[in-house]
Amino acid sequence: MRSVSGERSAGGLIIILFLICLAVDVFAADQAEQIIRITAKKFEYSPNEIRLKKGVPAVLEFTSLDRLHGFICPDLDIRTDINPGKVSTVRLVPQKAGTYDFHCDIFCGEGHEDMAGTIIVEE
Ligand SMILES: [Cu+2]
Repeated sequence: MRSVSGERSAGGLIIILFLICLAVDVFAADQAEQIIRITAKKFEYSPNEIRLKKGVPAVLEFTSLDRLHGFICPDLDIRTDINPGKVSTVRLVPQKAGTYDFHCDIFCGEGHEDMAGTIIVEE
């Protein structure tokens, strides 16, 4: 009798541990960094619409396919140079949901003024 109930509670314990692990996994995945890779070239960013989750750390990794470009998002207070042959990293934790415009701030030619995009921070 005793051993049967012992096995049962052991089985119950394993199920509980399994559920805890599952919950921790889901939580960890939710809080993991958002890594977004963006390429820059005359005269566009790809992607030019970046979606981030509010409160979740984000890493933006920029590479240039042709020449020196810039990236600035004034309302999120982030900027970087984007040099060809190098990954430029910007880290942020978006605190407020909204739509934020970014653009190139290093003159790169005829279409420079149109080199822009948006970051959308979602709840
Ligand atoms: Cu430019």
